[in-house]
Amino acid sequence: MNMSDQSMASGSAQIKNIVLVGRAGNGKSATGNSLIRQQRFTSVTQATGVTMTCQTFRAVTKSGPIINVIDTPGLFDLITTPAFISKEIVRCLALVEEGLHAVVLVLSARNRITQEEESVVSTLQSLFGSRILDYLIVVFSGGDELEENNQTLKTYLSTSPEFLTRIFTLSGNRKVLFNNKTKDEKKKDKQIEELLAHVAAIGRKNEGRPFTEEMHRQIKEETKKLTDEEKKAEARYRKEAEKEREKKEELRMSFQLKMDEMAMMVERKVVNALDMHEAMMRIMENMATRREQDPKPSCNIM
Ligand SMILES: Nc1nc2c(ncn2[C@@H]2O[C@H](COP(=O)(O)OP(=O)(O)OP(=O)(O)O)[C@@H](O)[C@H]2O)c(=O)[nH]1
Ligand SMILES: [Mg+2]
Repeated sequence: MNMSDQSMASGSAQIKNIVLVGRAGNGKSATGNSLIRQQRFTSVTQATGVTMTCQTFRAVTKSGPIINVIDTPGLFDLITTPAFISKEIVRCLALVEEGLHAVVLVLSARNRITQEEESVVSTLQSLFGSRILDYLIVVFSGGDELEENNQTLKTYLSTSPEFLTRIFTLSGNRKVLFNNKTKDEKKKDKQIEELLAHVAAIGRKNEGRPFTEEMHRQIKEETKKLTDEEKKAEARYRKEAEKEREKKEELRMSFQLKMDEMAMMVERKVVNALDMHEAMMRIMENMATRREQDPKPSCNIM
């Protein structure tokens, strides 16, 4: 093993970027805290979205890899606009250097799975492309409540909606139940290890390549360009402090412009996904009304 191999094995290759996504209030921040074993992400009961900006915390896991957990604002929260969410998504992706090793969709086992969860998945797919499913892990928070009712994830999911079954099939059936309230250290270890085993399986399946797609690549390129240019400007204008400041300001403005353009593109996609979701809900409502008005004739066998 040469030096670079060694540093690959013990260094950056061991950092796993794990992003938490899902509807507001499903327990993303609480799951983030369980993963890093510290109460760093704000997780509370509140009618509207709690997490408003992306946040990231790192932790060393007992089994070895360093996890870089990225918490995001809830999709489809009532008070956030697609424009706001889009800006945050773009900012979030700029935070992760070498791409995502896992995308964790957080659902809550304390509630029923609704149609809205489906639109979260379709929004993710329209934003990042279907390849995101290769990196998806579904976490169900609220394991404690299932335990209280003597239920397991299997019994809870025995009546899961068709779209969820489809997602499980497409994403390699990677799912974990999380009890974010437990004080039992063994339970805490076990759920983290289960999730890390899925992260490792994703790594093997995708030959160690983290998830980056076109938009992500562009954001990374622009961020790198900005840092490189800033460094060059610093060297060039060391003596001319004022010029340096102006140049930096110019660079920042053009970077911001590019990021805004990208946020607008993301916003268009989010709005499209929302429109599609609403249209689907209308069709379903119409079908239900029609069924009520015109029930199927009963079968009379003479
Ligand atoms: N009983 C129980 N409650 C949980 C669990 N996980 C999360 N919660 C509760 O669910 C509520 C919402 O949790 P958050 O972690 O803030 O949810 P979030 O997805 O980050 O919410 P936003 O930031 O608004 O999108 C809080 O009151 C948590 O205490 C769990 O495993 N068991
Ligand atoms: Mg949160």
